[in-house]
Amino acid sequence: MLNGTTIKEYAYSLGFDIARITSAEAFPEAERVLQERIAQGLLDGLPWFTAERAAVSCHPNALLPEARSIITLAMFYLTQQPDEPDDGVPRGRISRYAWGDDYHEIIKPKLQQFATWLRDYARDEVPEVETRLFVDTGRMVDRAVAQRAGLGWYGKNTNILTRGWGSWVFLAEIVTNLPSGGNDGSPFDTPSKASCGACDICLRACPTAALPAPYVLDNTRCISFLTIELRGSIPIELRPLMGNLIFGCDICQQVCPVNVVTERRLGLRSDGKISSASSQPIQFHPRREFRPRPETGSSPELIPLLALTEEQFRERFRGSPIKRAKRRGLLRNVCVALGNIGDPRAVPALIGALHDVEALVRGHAAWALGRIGGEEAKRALEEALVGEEDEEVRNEVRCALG
Ligand code: B12
Ligand code: SF4
Ligand code: SF4
Repeated sequence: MLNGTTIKEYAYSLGFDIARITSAEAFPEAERVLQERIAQGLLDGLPWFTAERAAVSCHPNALLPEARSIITLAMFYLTQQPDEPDDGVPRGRISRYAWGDDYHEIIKPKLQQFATWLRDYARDEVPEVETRLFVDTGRMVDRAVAQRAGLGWYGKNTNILTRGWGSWVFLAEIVTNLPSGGNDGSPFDTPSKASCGACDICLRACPTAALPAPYVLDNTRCISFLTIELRGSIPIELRPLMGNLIFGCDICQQVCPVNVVTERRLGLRSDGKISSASSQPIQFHPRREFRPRPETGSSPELIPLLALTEEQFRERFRGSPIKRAKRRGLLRNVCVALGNIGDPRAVPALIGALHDVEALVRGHAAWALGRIGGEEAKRALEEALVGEEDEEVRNEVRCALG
């Protein structure tokens, strides 16, 4: 049995904020829930989220045949939100995890370094140390592992809540053949007893009713899915509910009392001001990597984004999670946000977007012009109908004119 404390100390030295260790046994309850959600269509829209994949992801031995333990890790990404400039121009909102650098690119090298260290550390006990590394994209149920290891507990919004950082953490794991245990003496760490109790604030706060019941998320209605993962058109009935969110959504986390208390304790508040709570905030050093990038920040101006070329998009979002939406996805989201804000100053830029190379952008620009209304928008829509050949866009234009 290797010393869990030493392994955790190494995790902290690498910059992880929470480390726990659990066994590599299967996750039968998670598997049951995943299969049920897939069958109910609640994960529709994610073509890779298949029943087969769910089965594998709940069996660490299917990922590493000799697996004996899982080191589960969390890294917080809380930073101070910059004050929004008081210039009155239409702005979008980006979810907190995407303000800074792409966490996959930050965490993956640390996991690799961890694996190298483990091989060296355990050489005498296990000559052939094997590891599989996971952060988000891998076939591993990140949250189920974190829950069993007591790294945190499930919130009703389905996010893992932690002591110290609320749900503002990224999760990662190392599946290994090491027989490593929890703290000295105990075989493995145990689940937390914390729970949401009677609270249901997040369920009521979700603007699209994507949380139909506690611990149940309907992917097809979640703004995070609609703005990041969805490749096609955003369902027309959901667009007005998306406000100015252009990449991800934090609403069910922002309203969570566990997060509110966390931010107060750290001297942060969701509006970016230092808390005036009577208790003295503790010393808090946000990670540089997750601070808002100067070129985009947390609430970028929307109109200039519509003018981005493919090349400018790639340049501006290199190393940022936002690149995942691709130019066409981001501009689609910008159109929806501008339509919801309803500021007529966006009309010329949206008319420009009516002639974008991407049909997806043209269609959503039409929707936005229809929402803003006015003579100029109407004329541009009528003109667009003459030259437009894409049937889906033509429908959007007709709808907007109607
Ligand atoms: C697919 C996916 C999405 C999808 C679907 C999200 C979802 N809730 O399923 C979409 C695109 C919508 C999404 C959005 C977001 N995601 Co995401 N996503 C994933 C991914 C790849 C798989 C998640 C999954 O398996 N979903 C399937 C469902 C069924 O699983 P589940 O909700 O965990 O199911 C459990 C609970 O329901 C629970 N449960 C069920 N019934 C009951 C009853 C009781 C009483 C209890 C206690 C528990 C319980 O048990 C189930 C099985 O373990 C993971 C990474 C990974 N590889 O795991 C990241 C991950 C979950 N995402 C993450 C993040 C940060 C986000 C966003 C915050 C991003 C953003 N700001 O927009 C949002 C949050 C939305 C939300 N409210 O969950 C983090 C979450 C970190 C955390 N603290 O929990 C993860 C872990 C990535 C990472 N490695 O850091 N995501
Ligand atoms: S991320 Fe937003 S849309 Fe998704 S469940 Fe939470 S509040 Fe609802
Ligand atoms: S808002 Fe309430 S119910 Fe939702 S996750 Fe937080 S504590 Fe749980």
